[in-house]
Amino acid sequence: MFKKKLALLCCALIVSVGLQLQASNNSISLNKPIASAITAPACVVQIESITVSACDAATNTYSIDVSVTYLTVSGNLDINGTIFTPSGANNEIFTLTGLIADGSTGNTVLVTSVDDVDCWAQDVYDAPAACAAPSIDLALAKTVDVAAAAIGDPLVYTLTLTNEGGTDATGVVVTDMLPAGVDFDSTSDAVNAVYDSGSHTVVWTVGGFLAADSPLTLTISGTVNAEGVHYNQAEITAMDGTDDDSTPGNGNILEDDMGNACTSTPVELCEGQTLDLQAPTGLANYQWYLDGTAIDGATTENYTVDYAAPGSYTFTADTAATDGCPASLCCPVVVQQGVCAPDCPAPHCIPMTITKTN
Ligand SMILES: [Ca+2]
Ligand SMILES: [Ca+2]
Repeated sequence: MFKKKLALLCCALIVSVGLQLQASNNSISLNKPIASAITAPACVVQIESITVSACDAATNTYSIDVSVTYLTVSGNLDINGTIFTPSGANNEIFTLTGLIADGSTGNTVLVTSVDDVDCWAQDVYDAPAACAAPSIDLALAKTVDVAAAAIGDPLVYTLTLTNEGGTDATGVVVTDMLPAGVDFDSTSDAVNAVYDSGSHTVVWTVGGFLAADSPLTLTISGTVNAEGVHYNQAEITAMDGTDDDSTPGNGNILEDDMGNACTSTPVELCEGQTLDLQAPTGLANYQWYLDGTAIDGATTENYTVDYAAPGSYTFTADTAATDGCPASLCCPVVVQQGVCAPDCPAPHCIPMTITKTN
């Protein structure tokens, strides 16, 4: 691909005019009869041609070969900020790479002698059109309206889907994996966000999501049905094309296409009972806490809570195997002492004596 629209050259020490203005088709070049027009120590820089490569689809970039004629140029040549060292051949091709293909026209190439800024030339060319698929960057966030709830309490999850990449997206699907301890009640979009009782998930079929769209939200209402910590994860599980920094449906909690929220429901222990806590394996530097205070010796992924020590239990660890960032339990395990009746079967049938007296 080659297109040359206008070429200019400058030489401060040219003393003989002898200029020729040539025009053909859409090209106009201003050339000097170099050999006869210069007196020593002349310095001439002239762009003979600019050859533009095709767009590289892998990087959406292209390169240009700039054919430069120079005479008695000392030192280096600066071409659009990149420094080249001429070999002394008086005509060479210098290549600029990594240029972004955007279809822009009239892009300037300026060649200047580093040691004699009065020796320069410039020309223009048109860049190839963009060839790589535009990038998409969707992100998902999730919140819950209550951090603590009792069994039977309602709660509302809010999912927020954002198009951060400035590119239209299509075929977008979000899947919300409801926790076992929360019953599904309803969604704010009964048509496109459908509950599947078999998988206990809500599948939100978003479809097209334009770059110009405001963030989309969906609320899911449920009811707490069990003790413990109820983690709710939602992830973008399908989309057309490729996301810049996340992969749909891969379950990676470090990516921006997954949102998390949690709610604590107190766990009641009866006298003599214990509660075994298990943090995810594969992390480093575990530390368990009771009401925010580190528990001596509680530095493995397991910890057992005794009835006699109620309170809020959390842990911290390092995700050294992944991104090396700290991790923690977002919602505490809240342990309470319960007033527990013996675990009795149906009432015993006990015989008695009946005696009538006169
Ligand atoms: Ca993303
Ligand atoms: Ca993902």
